[in-house]
Amino acid sequence: MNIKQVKVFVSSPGRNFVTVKIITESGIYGVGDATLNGREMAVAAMLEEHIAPCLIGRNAHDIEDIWQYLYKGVYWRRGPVNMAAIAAIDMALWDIKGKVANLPVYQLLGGKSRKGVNLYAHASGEDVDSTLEKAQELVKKGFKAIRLQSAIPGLSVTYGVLGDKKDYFELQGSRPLPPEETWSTAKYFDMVENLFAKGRELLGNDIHLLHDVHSRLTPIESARLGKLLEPYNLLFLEDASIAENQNSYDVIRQHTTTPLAIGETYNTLWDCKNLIEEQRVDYIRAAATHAGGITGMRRIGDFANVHNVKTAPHGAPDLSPICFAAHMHLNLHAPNFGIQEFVGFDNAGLNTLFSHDFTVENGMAFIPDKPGLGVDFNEEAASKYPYKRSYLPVSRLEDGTVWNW
Ligand code: CS2
Ligand code: MG
Repeated sequence: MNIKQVKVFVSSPGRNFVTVKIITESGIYGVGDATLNGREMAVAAMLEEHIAPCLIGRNAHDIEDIWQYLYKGVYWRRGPVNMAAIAAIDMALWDIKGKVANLPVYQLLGGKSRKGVNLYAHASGEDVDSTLEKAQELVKKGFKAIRLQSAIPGLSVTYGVLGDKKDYFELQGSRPLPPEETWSTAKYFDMVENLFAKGRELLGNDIHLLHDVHSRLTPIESARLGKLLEPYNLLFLEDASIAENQNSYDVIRQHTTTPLAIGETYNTLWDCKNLIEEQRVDYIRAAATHAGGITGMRRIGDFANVHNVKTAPHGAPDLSPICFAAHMHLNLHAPNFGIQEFVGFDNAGLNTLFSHDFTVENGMAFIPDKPGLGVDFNEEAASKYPYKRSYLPVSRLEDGTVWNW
């Protein structure tokens, strides 16, 4: 089962995706997602120039050895570019192993721990009322857990709230340079309590509510927010503060029982080892694409399980259906799976590139029992959507200081 070719694609059906295809001498191939939002070409170069030549002729079955070879063997460990590249290789190799075994990847991990995967959907709006209208529509569709985000009155653009802009590139304007947003903690606090007070009243107690702060608060401000939102019983508060200093989460913990979630930018277990070990968070939100693939996620998930931390993988639109499939297999298996973020795949262009058959019913996702990951990538369709440079926004305080997000 030797590797014959490693192909790398950067395509843009509405937003950029980096996709890897590993082809073996037998003709069996696997696919992986290496998308790193705003830094796509760096990962593509890492794969094409530095990684692909080392893989030709290796046995595709040696997933762990290849992972260690690419992680330990190169001297430069970790880092988002490196780990996204390793992740895509790892996913593609699990896909191949599943196809050879004629089993879905979750079977190779140890089988199912549950019948389906609980999802949380996004309700985002230009104001509190339109956010809550969207939340009610999601409830009608059967979702049991909803993330509420609203634009902040008095601030120009709020990240994650697309408004009337339907396309990611529309939001960025005609100039392919990072858009800029403004942040004010004071204005945010005025909006957020109102959002959850009204949201809980309108949606009742049977719907789980979640919220993403995008790391805009300091630890003590996060502590205040956690306390403020306690009456509304959130499933979790995500990315309340940056945790480069992992001890800083103690400040939040000391003050509030609101459950905390973090991890969508993490690359390895080392980024969250103390957060998990000290039980400073309740959910770890790493993604297969950014944390070393299925192999990397399994390590984080198992370590989290020992410390009563659940998994809640990242599921933003910049993660391709290949990453979502990887999460489905991990989530079906992991004893400590919590919830999966889900924004849907209703972009027609994207669905011509990636064929998948995820189904969603009553707020739960299911996959059919296909060998491997169960997702395919159409090279020809991808060639119709060439790469377009784009950036994530930059956040500034009202006085112009560059801020966290
Ligand atoms: C967000 C993402 O889904 C989330 O929770 O934080 O939209 C995130 O900002 C993007 O994936 C960044 O690439
Ligand atoms: Mg987030």
